[in-house]
Amino acid sequence: MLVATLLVAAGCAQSSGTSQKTDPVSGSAAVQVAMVDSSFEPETVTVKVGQSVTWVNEDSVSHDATADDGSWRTEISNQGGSVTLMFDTPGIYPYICTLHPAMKGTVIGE
Ligand SMILES: [Cu+2]
Repeated sequence: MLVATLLVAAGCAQSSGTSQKTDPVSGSAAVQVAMVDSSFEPETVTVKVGQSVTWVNEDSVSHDATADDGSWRTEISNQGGSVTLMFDTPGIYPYICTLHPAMKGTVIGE
């Protein structure tokens, strides 16, 4: 089961102040996924355990990212905003935007 830590990024991918334990890959930049033209770009990303994904909304409408199995979800990201989730369990996580269910992506944690 995935335990995702929800972080709301304010234009900064650094994880200072939110880590609860020493993290072997802290300092690794978050993997960025653009929300653009009602799609996730790139559609599939791979992160190491402890690494984060930051979704950057470059679209004109709001989006989120929600795991197909409901195990995690981001807050809704408005135009120009971003949302970040840290992945601490290996696995393959297909996800959608709940506002636009045709938007699909996959996070691979390894
Ligand atoms: Cu959407």
